[in-house]
Amino acid sequence: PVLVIATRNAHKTQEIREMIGTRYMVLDANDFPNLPSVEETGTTFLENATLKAQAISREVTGLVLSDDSGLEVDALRGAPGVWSSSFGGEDGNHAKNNARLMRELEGQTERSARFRCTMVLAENGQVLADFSGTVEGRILDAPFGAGGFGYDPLFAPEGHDRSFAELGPEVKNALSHRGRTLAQVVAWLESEE
Ligand code: ITT
Repeated sequence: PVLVIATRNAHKTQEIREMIGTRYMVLDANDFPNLPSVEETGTTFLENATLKAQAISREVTGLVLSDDSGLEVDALRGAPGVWSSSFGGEDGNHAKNNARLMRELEGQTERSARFRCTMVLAENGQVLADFSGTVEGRILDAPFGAGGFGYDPLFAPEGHDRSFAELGPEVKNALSHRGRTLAQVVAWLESEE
């Protein structure tokens, strides 16, 4: 079967593809020329994940899965949170996002943070279920590593001294907010078979 990820972020799709194995053919919004771009007007991960899953599943046949995710930094009282993708500017540039995060944490010794992910599964515009996962960790003093995407060079998951970008996809997927959320999605899909 085909699973359409309601995202234009190819990194998310790539990670989901790595984790879901060969059971599903994984496509995303970049594979469909005429899909609407979904305005993320919600103030929670669940609201935005629901908006994305419903909008895309009205347009394509079959199962649609959205991913709304972000980084919460305790010293910034939870920012950037649902606004993670545009923290450094409206263009969503990851280098600018990371530069702003480094700037805001300059001299700050409290470095605890977590990634959150919420996924919504939908079909024909109807929500079937939602799933969430987190990974605790801390913000490093400088970027390390070239893997992953987004804030990965700056985030070390609990139990590791290296960043997600250094640890590589296998370690990241086994621990990450997205990996933990997708494991629940897979279990749900299996229970429906
Ligand atoms: P779509 O809305 O099209 O899915 P997006 O990138 O705009 O793509 P979000 O609105 O969910 O997605 O924003 C998520 C942002 O949170 C993302 O752009 C990164 O800055 C950050 N993020 C989420 N997961 C991440 C991860 O695994 N590693 C690093 N940064 C991550």
